[in-house]
Formats: sequence, C-alpha cells, structure tokens
Amino acid sequence: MRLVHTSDVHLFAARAFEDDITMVRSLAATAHVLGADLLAIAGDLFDHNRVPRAGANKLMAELVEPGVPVVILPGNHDPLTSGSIYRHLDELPNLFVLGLHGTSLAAGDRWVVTGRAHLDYGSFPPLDLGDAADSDAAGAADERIVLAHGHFDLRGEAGAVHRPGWLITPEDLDRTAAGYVGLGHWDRAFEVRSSGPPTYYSGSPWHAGTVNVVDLEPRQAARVERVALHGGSLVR
Ligand SMILES: [Mn+2]
Repeated sequence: MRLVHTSDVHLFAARAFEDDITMVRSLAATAHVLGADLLAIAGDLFDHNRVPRAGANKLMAELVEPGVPVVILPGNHDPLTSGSIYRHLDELPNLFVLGLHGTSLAAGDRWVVTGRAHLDYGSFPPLDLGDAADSDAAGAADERIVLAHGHFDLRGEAGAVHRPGWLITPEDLDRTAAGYVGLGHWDRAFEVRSSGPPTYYSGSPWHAGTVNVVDLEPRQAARVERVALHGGSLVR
C-alpha cells in the first residue's frame, strides 16, 4: 500500500487563488504519478473555515481529479464546527473527511486510515482515538494508518503549566499500534521516530516542497521517503 502524506496546505491564506489551484493540482498530480493508493492530508488543508464555497469546491474537484482517493483530517485551523467549510462542500466520491463521513476509511481488510478530527478550537489529545481505535475495520486491517494534527512533545513540555495545545507524547504514539503515524501542524518536515510506530510530520508543501511517500507491507516496517512535488517548486 502506498500512501502520500501532506498537511498544512492552508488554502485561502494570503496567497492568490491561482497559487492555491497550482498547489492543489501539484499535490493531486504527485499522488497520481507516484501510484498512490491514498492521499492523506493531516490537518489545516484550509487556513480557516470562512472560505468561499465555490472556490473551495473548485479546489476539492482539482484534488480528486486524477482519481486517487483523498482523506482529510480537519485541523485546528479548519475544525469540524457546525459552520465548517467541510459541511458545505459538494459530495465527491473520492473525498473522505474524517469525523464527517466516518471515524475511519478502509479498503477491505488491506488498510485502514483513522484519526480524530478537530471539532472546535479547543485543545484535546489528538491521539486519544476513542471509538475510532476500537472499530472493527481498524482491528482487522493489515495496515493501519493513523493521522493526527498537533504538537509533538519534543522537549518534554507535557508537565509544564503553559504547555502547547494539542500535545502528542511518545506514550500516545506507543498506544496507536499503527504501521505509520502521519502528523500535521508543523510547517517543516520532521522525522519524529522511524519505528514503534514510524511517525513523521510531512511539513507544509509550501515550505517543504515535498510530500512523504510511505510504502506499507504486511509485517514489514514502513518505508518513508520525502519526494519533491510534481510540476516544479512552489516553495516560497
Ligand atoms: Mn495546525
């Protein structure tokens, strides 16, 4: 199973709409050219929820156009509030929003991807998966992918009074029993750890210029590689 993992695209930030179109086309083409089974976006696809509906639908149509299924985890910038943009998008057959369309997306018993959507602007433990972790699909799949949008506790801040929101600890990672944990929230690509389970930030494609390409096979460690975006550099 081949996964392409990105995050923090922040569509409708201060860029021209044409730049957002170019980026979305590039991400879709990258996943397609690499033969991905799934394109996963680990939060903050949109910079905020007050985005124009027509423009957002145009971008989503571009994202699914090559035919690679897309799974989106709502992040802290685009949480699944009652007024969330995700509740106002056209239904597209290859677009799956975690928390809106279900707690996980599975391809038979081959693979399953799950993750806890941000539902509002408050903090919570992103890897406290609750029902998603217990679902039958999650238990049966050969390859289990977990997405989370939050801040990895790199410096041991979990016990601090003023600690970062949406904190992810090594203990949280240990509990996921995943073949790969795809993180979002940081703009830079970063290897949190390569095993137990392999956990990576993809970084924002605007900053990193890359996506994470993850190859998963039963009973083998995930192979993770950073690959440059298709169609030239959009890094700025
Ligand atoms: Mn974020």
